[in-house]
Amino acid sequence: MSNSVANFLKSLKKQPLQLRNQIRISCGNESADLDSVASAISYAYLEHIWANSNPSEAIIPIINIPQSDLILRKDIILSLNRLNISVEDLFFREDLISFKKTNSNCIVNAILLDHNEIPKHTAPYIDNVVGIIDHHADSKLYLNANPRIIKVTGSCTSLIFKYWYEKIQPSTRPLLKNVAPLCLSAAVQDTANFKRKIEEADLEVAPIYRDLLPELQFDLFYNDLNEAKVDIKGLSTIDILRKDYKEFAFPDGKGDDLIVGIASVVKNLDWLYVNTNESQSKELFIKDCQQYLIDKKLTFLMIMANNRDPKKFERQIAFIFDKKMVGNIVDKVIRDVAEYLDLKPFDDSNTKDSYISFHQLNVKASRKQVAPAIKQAISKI
Ligand SMILES: [Mn+2]
Repeated sequence: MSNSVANFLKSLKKQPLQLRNQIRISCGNESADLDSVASAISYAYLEHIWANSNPSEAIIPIINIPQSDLILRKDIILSLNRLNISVEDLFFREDLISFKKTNSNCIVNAILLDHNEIPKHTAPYIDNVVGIIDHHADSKLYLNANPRIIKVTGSCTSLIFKYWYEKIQPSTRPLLKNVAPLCLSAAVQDTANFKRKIEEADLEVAPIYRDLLPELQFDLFYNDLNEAKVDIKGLSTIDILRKDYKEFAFPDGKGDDLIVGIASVVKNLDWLYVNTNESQSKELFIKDCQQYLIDKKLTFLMIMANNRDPKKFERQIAFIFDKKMVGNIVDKVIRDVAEYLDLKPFDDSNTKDSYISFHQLNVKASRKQVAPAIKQAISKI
C-alpha cells in the first residue's frame, strides 16, 4: 500500500477502536472550514509518518460537523478529491459521539487544531486535551498540552506543517509531498494566495510547498478553490448559514451565558436577499434567519457577509434577534463594538426590533477578531 493520505485514512477505518483503553484524536474547530479540515487530517498524517506508526496507534482525525454538512463545503470536497480522499474515508462528529457513548471507559485524548477551547457540544466526548496548535485568541486553557502552540498566522496549517517539517527526518521528507497540497489549499485560501494576512509561519512554509510541488501553478490552484468556495448558488438560507457557523456562550456581567451564533458568508447582503429564497425578498430572507435564531435557541445571530472581491473587498454585518425576548442587549453590544468595527448603517429599511445591518468598514476584522470583541461587549452588560 502506498503512503498516500487516502490510504492512511482507509487503514484507520479498518481499526477495531473498541478494543483500546485510549485513543488519540485530532479535531479542527466546529465551523469545519477548509483550514480546520486540512489541519485535523494533516496533523494526524504528519505524526504518523514522523513516528512511522502502526495505524492502530495513529491519531484519528475528526471532522467536527455531521457528515451530511460536508457537501455544502465545495472547496473542501475539491481539496479532498485532489488527494483521492472520499467522504467515506473520514470520521465525523457523530462517529466520535457514538464511539464514546458505546465505549465510555475508553479515554479520548484530543489534539485541538484551529481552536484552543473544546466547543460545548463536543466536551462530553473528550477526556483530555493533550496538544494544541492554533491561530485564534488564546483562551489560556489546557496549559500542560504538548505541543501548545498558539500564534497569529494566516492559516493554522502553516503552523502544523512547520512543526512537523522540523521534526521529521530529512530522509522521510519526500513523503511530505503527499499532504502538502491539502495544507497548501488552506494556506492559499486563508492568505488570498499569500497576498493577505501572511505571517511568519506562512512565509516559511510557502517555499517548502513550492519545492515539494514544482509543477503546481499556485494561481490556478487558488482560483479553482475560490470558485468552489463561493459556489453557494441554489443553497437555502439555512444551508448558507450553517455552512460556516460558530456558536459561543459568552457570560454577561451577571455571569449568565448569552448564546451567540456567528455565520460567515461568502456573498454580500444584497446578494443574499435575492438569491436565497424564491420570492427574492429581503423580508423572506430575514424570516428564514429568524427561524434559525429560534431553532438554535440563540440570544442573537450575526451574519458576517463579505464579497471576497480582492479588488474591492467589503464586509457587512447583520444582527438578527427578537427584542421582545432580549430587550436592549443587541443595542448595547452594537454601541460597544461600533467604533472598533467602524459600523455604518447598511440601509434604512431595517426592522429595528428584529434585524439591523451595517457596513463594516474595518474590513480587517474577521470572525477571529469579531467574536472576542462581542464577548467583551457582553461581559459589560
Ligand atoms: Mn483557521
